[in-house]
Amino acid sequence: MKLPVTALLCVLASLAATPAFANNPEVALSIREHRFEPAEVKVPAGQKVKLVVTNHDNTPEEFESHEMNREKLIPAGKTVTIFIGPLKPGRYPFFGEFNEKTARGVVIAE
Ligand SMILES: [Cu+2]
Repeated sequence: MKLPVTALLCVLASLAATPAFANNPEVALSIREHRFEPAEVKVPAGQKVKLVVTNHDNTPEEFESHEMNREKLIPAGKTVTIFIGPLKPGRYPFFGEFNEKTARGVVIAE
């Protein structure tokens, strides 16, 4: 079956329009009782990564990392997306600003 040129162009255009971040690695992170789970997150270096953070507590938390230059409020019971990277290989600490003593973690890019 020969596709008309216009149809072919439409297909190509829609492929080209597919958001580039559609196939970024995704990592799920939870906050429970003012702690991050898992506290250690391994991600591929050199790629943008989608962190999906769910706050299971009934109080808000703020995801913060100076090394990754990220700061985002996570309301109680909500899920937010935070894009990080591309990161060079290394360790990138993060913490919960509202519970700094317990809400601590690290992203390891390798
Ligand atoms: Cu802050």
